[in-house]
Amino acid sequence: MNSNQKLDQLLDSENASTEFKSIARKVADGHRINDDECQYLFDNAELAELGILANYIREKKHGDATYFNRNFHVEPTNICLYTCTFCSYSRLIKKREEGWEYTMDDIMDIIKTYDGKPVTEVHIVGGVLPQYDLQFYSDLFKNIKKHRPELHIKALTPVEYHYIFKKGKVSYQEGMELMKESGLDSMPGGGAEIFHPEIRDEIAGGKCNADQWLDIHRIWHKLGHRSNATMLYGHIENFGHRVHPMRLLRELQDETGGFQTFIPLKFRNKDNQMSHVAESTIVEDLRNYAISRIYLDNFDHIKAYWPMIGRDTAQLSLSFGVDDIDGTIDDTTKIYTMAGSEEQSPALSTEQLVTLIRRVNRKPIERDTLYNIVQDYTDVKFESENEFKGYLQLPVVN
Ligand code: V47
Ligand code: SF4
Repeated sequence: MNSNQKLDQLLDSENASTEFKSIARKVADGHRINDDECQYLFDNAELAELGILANYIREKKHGDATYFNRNFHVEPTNICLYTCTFCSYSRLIKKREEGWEYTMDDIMDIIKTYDGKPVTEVHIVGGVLPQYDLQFYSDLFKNIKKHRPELHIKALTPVEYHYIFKKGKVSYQEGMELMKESGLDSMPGGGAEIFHPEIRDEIAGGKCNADQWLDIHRIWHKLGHRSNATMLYGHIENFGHRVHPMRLLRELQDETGGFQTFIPLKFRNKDNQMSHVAESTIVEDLRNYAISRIYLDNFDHIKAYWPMIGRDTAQLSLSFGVDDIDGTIDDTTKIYTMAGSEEQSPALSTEQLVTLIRRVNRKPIERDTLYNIVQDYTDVKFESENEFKGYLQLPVVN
């Protein structure tokens, strides 16, 4: 049975609630759901129903295509002026000796270790410190472009930009123009956390607020460029606090069309100030992906960031609205390993990523950061494929 037939069956079913069926009917008719309906889904909808609806949208937009890219991360420092309570990664300035602070040369040495490797993107993000200022990042982007012009620079979030622009006494507009001239290609989705001040002030007090985060993305989009958006969920927020940022993101996307992908980030509780807060269950993670897919009708892509969620859940998420599982990360990100993610050494080769996508009956497609197709792996077979153990293997059902 295909995804249309499954949705038709659900719409005819006596078991689904009237409210759910009316939401599903709206989606089937190509209409967007409103905030109350989104809240209803969070409060009441069952995983299986959400899966059918989200998968219908996913397959309508992308069929079986599942995207990944070849990238690596550079984290200039893990020392930070801010003290977000969910952050396992940052070391306060007081504990500077426990952290790292890379110089320009250190960072360029890391970049050069990827010379000759077929990566298309470097993702740069880290703590906020005074020496990493406007001049530093402008020089860094220029140096990277001088060394490897075709490498896409996806770097920094409004948390860093707000700080360095204020310190450098430039407006957001001037700052983002300068970043572009220096070589910035796109912005990752971090720093969004939860926008509502009831939660944001509690977990991420002091750093840029929701309006500032959205303004910086708006300006970047209006300059003609793309970015991503994240939401850190599964801690002290309630479902209403999840609907709220998704509404603001959907509105900004209506205005600019500049977002490429939405990335729900599951809160991980190891070694941070919120270690007492239990983590969300896998069922809740899958519900959250599905509801994001259903609500954010104007976002092309929903991404499961596998180093954080784990390979199995990333595979499962492909049936719950997700069409992208990020990249081949060569043990270069510490944000999640330090927070207790499934993946203690997050590296997957292209062969491994292709295999785990194929084993849940989807089509692996390597993309660049802007979703141009680099290679369709549908018919590419690797000799090593049978050696990969421990991934989910779904039966092929017609
Ligand atoms: O903003 C920090 C999150 C984000 C924890 O745009 C945590 O392609 C869970 O934004 N538990 C940074 N989450 C990572 C990020 C990202 C990742 C992958 C792809 C893209 C993209 C963006 O990580 C932070 C914060 O929300 N984070 N600590 C934690 N304990
Ligand atoms: Fe600093 Fe980012 Fe960690 Fe907050 S989440 S403490 S801004 S590194």
